[in-house]
Amino acid sequence: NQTVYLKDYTPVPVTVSHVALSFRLDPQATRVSARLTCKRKGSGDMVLDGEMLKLLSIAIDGVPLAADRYSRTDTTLTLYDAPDSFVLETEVEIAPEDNKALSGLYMSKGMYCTQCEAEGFRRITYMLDRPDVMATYDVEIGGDLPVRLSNGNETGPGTWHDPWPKPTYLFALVAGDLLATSDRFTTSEGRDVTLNVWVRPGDEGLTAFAMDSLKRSMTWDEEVYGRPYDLSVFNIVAVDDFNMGAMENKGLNIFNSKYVLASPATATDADFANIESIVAHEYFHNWTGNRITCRDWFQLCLKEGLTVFRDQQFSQDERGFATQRIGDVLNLRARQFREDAGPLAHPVRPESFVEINNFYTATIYEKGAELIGMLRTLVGPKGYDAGCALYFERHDGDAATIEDWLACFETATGRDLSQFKLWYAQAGTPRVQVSETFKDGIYRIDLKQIVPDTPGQTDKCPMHIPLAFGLLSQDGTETQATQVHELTTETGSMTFEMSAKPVLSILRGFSAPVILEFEQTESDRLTLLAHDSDPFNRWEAGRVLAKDRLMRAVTKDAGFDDAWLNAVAALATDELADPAFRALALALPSEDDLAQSLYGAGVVPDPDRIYAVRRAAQLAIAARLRDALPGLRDAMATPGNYDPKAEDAGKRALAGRLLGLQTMLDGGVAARTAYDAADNMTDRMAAFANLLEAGDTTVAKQFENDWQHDRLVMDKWFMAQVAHAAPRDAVTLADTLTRHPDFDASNPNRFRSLMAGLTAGNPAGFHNPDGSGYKFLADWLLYLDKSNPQTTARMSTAFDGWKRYDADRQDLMRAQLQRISGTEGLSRDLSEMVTRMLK
Ligand code: DPP
Ligand code: ZN
Repeated sequence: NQTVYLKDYTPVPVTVSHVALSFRLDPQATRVSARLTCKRKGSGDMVLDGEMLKLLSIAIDGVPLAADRYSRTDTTLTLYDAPDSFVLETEVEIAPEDNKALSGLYMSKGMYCTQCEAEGFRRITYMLDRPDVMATYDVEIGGDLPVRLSNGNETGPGTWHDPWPKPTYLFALVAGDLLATSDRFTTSEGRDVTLNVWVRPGDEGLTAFAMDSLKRSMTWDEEVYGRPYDLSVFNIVAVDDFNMGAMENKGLNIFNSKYVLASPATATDADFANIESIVAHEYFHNWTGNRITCRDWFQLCLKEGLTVFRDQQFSQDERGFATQRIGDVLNLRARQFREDAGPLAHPVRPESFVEINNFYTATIYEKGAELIGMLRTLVGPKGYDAGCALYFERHDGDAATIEDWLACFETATGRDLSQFKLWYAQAGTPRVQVSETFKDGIYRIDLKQIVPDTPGQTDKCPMHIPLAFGLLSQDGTETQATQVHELTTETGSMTFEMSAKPVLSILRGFSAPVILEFEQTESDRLTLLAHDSDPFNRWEAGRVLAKDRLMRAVTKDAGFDDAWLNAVAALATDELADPAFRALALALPSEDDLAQSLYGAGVVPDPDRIYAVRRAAQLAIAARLRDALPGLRDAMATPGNYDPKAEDAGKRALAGRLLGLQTMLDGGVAARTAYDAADNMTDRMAAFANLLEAGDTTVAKQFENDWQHDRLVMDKWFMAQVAHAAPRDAVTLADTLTRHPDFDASNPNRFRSLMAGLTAGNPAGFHNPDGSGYKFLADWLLYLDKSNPQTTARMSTAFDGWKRYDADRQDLMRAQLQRISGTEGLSRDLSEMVTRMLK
């Protein structure tokens, strides 16, 4: 297992400018003929990638190649003395039906489909399988399957031409018995585009929301980034067996069906929001990823961080800034901060990897997006637009680097971004310590940044941190609107002449991905919670208050005070506040968040105690609101037909939280009524979860009988049961469910639902002190690694927090990691992950 280094990047000596592919599809013996138009650019042999290919013939310029002109290994084909320009023809045979890794050409429920990012194309034919080789494509798909799709424009039945040069990872092919929902879109340039969402027969009623999301994304990218679409057709295909969320193949996006198919009866509000943002994300890649791609995989954040930032902007515009931003930060903290604090921490632009598939991480995606947001804050909205415009103009058609990207902003705005660039190189979440004094009419803020050590990185340089802040008077009036202080040195300070000590609202909008350490007074926090004009910080103040309570309850057995309970109750009942915001404010920090914070504060987290304290806090809030709960929940009713719009989703979210509180008090009576009355999946899942929490023994069977026929709904069934089981029962239940006839580990959605239901959904269950959760997960990782290394390696990250826990649990987890690492024949993916986690 070789390590690849960024510093070793070298361009290819011979490149490919056009690829002509011809497929004769067969489950066991697909024939792929390739004609590569090649041109020499430097000296050296041409080394093509190829894996699990049976080579049937090879020729240059029509002449079969003599055996001494090339050689092969398991993963390469080397051409000796290739001429200056030539056409390489190969024919290979592959077996899509046997491809259970779901990388390359494979089959899902009788349909042929592909996944080539990052390095799947080499399982289809011999080629330079790297992103800096960009070629135009002609594809011919033979046979009589009714639908045969590839990239670009269709030139005849099953024949496709893609005029836009693209790297191999954006190649796609789909063939099978599929139905389309179709629509049209006219671009700002007057191009008439056919839009299709392709699904298996039976699912055609579930595509409307994805199609609507696509049209809104196309309009938004024209209006906000000036980016029109560039082909006459845009195809989306829903596939049941898919390792990732979705894939931005040029003109032929392939989606995990979970992120396409939706109806009010089967999808929750969260599902609708995910569909909207993922459809947008993949569509936005057409410019940030496809027209301008990455020079090498170390630059992955160039397309992913930027495209996540763009889809977050889109969702803010579609659904409201505050709730979207709070949700994105919650997700960043839950996944990326955790990653950054453990053995898997890596820079947004890594410097080495063994298996690139292991780097499709929260750091590259979500922290990568925060970097774009900080850049926008530093250069301002106008500077950001100018930098982006220059990037599209200068690099269209290029395989670019982070340096190329930043240079556009330096040129467009005149700013020096050399220190900012450290964000791409230094891993770990910086901590920013804040202290304040007020004396003799001078208010002073002192700042100190600490960039922690991470694996392979110590003694880091200070970062360029934009801190957005504002000041309020003690009565909550804003006395200074938001400004940005740029902290560029280890310590910094600000002073203000004032007649009274103000209330500081710092890190507004979460202007940098840092951990704030600020012993702000209780009364200042309550002022922010009640009055801050920055909705993010208003929410954050409530969250800090809650976290303090929960941490003190864990460490000092402290009870929950009236001041806090009254503040929470006031927010819950504040009819002037947005229901979505109230729902977010009522949500307590998660068990994992508390474990991470306790660990950060030098306390060994006890998962059982955290679980118990969180429940006690919920009970205390419920008791405080007891009489108000039924009325509050009634007020959140959304009469009429279900509408996934943000306003209604916010009401349902609050109603769901309130039902959770009611269940703490009534043992499931209200939840049972809600379950029976539910006319949409959001309300149904909220009621289902609460009934499971309350120990209801009949609802799981009832749900199963009602939804057995629907695989996406059944994923929820598997997950919810494990997530909401009593911690001591969770592993046993998960194990029992793996023997359910509908449990199929080869389907990544089903596997993840059950496993993550335990590891993420039920931390106290996963961390059962007898170690059964660890053994259960390790057994399944070893099982699935044989067929699907990518999904296995992803799931193995559940172990990445192992060093937080007590000695006994650490021993138990280390033993499982060592058992995995000592197993023969491990995939490169899983082996890299366990090696990093054990280090
Ligand atoms: N490039 C994909 C995406 O993030 C992941 N395979 O959209
Ligand atoms: Zn992406």
